[in-house]
Amino acid sequence: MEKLIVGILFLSVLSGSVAQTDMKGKAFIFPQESSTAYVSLIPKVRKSLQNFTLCIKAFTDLTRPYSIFSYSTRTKDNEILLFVEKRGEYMLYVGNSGVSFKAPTNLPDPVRICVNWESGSGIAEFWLNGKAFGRKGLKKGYVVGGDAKIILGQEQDSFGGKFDVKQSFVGEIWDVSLWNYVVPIKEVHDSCNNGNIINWQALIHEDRGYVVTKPKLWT
Ligand SMILES: *[C@@H]1O[C@H](CO)[C@@H](O)[C@H](O)[C@H]1NC(C)=O
Ligand SMILES: [Ca+2]
Repeated sequence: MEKLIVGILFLSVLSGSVAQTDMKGKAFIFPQESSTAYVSLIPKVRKSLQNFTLCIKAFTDLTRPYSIFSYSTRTKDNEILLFVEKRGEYMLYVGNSGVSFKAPTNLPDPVRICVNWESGSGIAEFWLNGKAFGRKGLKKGYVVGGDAKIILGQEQDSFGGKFDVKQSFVGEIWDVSLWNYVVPIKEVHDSCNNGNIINWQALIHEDRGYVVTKPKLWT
């Protein structure tokens, strides 16, 4: 595994585009609607996932549908997808199947979203701003593929591509973390920046198009 990380970092030196950054205290800004701006997150390990926990903070004033976190594999574009269908209605996809969670939000407040899912029961749990909004079941017994393209800012309809400008994200995203196990969400709370698959404090990422990194405005 270390070889892989070293390999990635070596490639980054060559290409100058992939970087490992301590993003603590910083946010990605997606300042304009586009189908070209995105951040590709490179996982620390490429392992299939029987369980996961995803935490992410975001600010937007969009009222149309948009993608928050898009994790695709070669066979499933919505392998893991966190998507807002409309204001207050969040969709979580695992292996191309989706469940919805109704969680009221006051636009344009920033949100802190945490979800976890376990294969054994298929149960997904959804939290918004430190409050639970229920559990639903999907893809019991499924295993999420590990060879993934993970994209912020756009929604993938193919492996690493086929973006739809009308599902793009406009706003700010920070404190993104992914763990390959179920973290009790009460424990994650404010420290959602140290996942073992995606770690905000040692983030390996490639920014494309109009994406700006700035100190975060909210905690
Ligand atoms: C996934 O979680 C279940 C308990 O919910 C556990 O028994 C299993 O070992 C976990 N799988 C992995 C690969 O960690
Ligand atoms: Ca898709």
